[in-house]
Amino acid sequence: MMRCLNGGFFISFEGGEGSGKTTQISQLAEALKAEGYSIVVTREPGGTPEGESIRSVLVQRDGGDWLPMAEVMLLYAARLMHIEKVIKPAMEDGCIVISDRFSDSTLAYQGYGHGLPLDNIRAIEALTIGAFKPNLTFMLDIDPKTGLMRSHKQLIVETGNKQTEDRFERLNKKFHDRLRQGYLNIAKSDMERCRVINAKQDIDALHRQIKNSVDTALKKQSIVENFKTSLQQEVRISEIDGKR
Ligand code: ATM
Repeated sequence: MMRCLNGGFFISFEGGEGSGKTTQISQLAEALKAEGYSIVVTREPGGTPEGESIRSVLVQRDGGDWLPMAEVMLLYAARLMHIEKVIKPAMEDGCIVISDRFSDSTLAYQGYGHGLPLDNIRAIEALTIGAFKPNLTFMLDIDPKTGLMRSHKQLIVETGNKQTEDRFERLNKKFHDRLRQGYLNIAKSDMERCRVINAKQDIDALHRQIKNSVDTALKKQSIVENFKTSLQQEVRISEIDGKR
């Protein structure tokens, strides 16, 4: 049975190095697909051809050395394209969209991490994407030491020893402490949307916790949708009665 959600549903995953976002996103996507939902998995920076070229400028750092505020503007240019070309159309089709990172990453990395004033980032956000937010955000929380060790091990497996040393040495523990605290502050200020999850649990336990939370949110959404539909029906019936 195909399930279609009226207005769609948008979930984002956030977290620092080694928090296990990618594994959790693919497990959640598979579980929801098995239940008949249409799923779109995407990521930031990226998600569109335009956004992917901005990703290679910023993440692979092969496009020059951008000032932090210029970086924020590029991130929001990519995000606007992502919302208009991918996220909103998929939601209009009734899909569940799952994004590996979204706006909270900019506040956490460029704001809390690199020290740009949070209000300046919020002003750029308001100008470009307005109040658009995910319905639900998972913040996979892990102490930076464990997270960095995990991602170091993963990089050794993926690329062999040599290349990993550079990247690992670049990672600065204080930066990651600020990043973690930033995510926790964002979550505290928007508890309706954000769920902080202990990412040190084993993969399956983490998946179960995330899936339960998504099930609860989807149930709430469909109760609201059904309520809206029945209200609309009642209004239509009373309009018809009024005309008689
Ligand atoms: P992933 O490795 O999770 O795909 O993230 C790519 C990088 O982009 C990540 N950096 N590291 N290390 C976080 C960074 N990033 C930002 O700095 N700001 C943003 O707004 C986004 C979406 C990502």
